[in-house]
Amino acid sequence: MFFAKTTISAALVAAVNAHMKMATPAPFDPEHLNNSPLDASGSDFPCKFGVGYSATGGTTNTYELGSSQQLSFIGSAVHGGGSCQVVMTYDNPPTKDSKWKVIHSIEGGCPAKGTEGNLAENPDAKSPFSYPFKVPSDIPSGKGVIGFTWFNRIGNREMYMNCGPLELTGSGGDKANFDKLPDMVVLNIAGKPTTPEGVDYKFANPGSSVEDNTGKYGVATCGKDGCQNGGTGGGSGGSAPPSSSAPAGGNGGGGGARARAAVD
Ligand SMILES: [Cu+2]
Repeated sequence: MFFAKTTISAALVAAVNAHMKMATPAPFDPEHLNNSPLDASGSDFPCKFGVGYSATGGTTNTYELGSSQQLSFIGSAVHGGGSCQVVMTYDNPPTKDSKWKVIHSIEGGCPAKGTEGNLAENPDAKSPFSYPFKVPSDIPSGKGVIGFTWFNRIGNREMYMNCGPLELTGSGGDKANFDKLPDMVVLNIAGKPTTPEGVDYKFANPGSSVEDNTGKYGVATCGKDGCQNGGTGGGSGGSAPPSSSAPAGGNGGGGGARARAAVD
């Protein structure tokens, strides 16, 4: 069974230099934003901040509370899709300790729908897929940072996160409504549980704004003790690999390192 999984990876994860990065919302310092995932160690969490990249530059995303916006991407290595979240914090710049909340979850089909592996390699390509999301109407206005996260379905177990400057305008709501939003999910880095390959990740608490594209590949969920395949979906043929659950009670922290060398 492990053999089958490896075969899928080798066949579908050929493109290595055209990972996806956020086009809209506009990221910080786009000239210096590279397209790689977060470092498995967690050293550049959040937002890939670190040497040569920080919460500076870029076009401020000025969004009216309650408005509709689009999450879109540049790149072609969509890794068979996966699951994404649109997240925000009122901290600018954010730190490792910032409170990030989820304003929209996309379960499966992000950043590409109906794509088994990668698109034709082109790191500068505008992705044909985009994802509408709504800015909550009942949270405070003001400055902050918006970002997207992505747990890819195929390939190395990774977490992607890009961020950009945010200003929310309009009649502000209550901070308590922000606090009630789900916490941003962090997996695949810094000793967190490792998502199984080949299935779509289902968020334990996606919030009230969800695009659910799961069903074709089966799903996995993660808790404090690791990740497990399971739930609805699957059944559409040979796409979904067998279970690659983390050992009970463990978080498979070494798993990310195992795969990293090959693609990144
Ligand atoms: Cu990639």
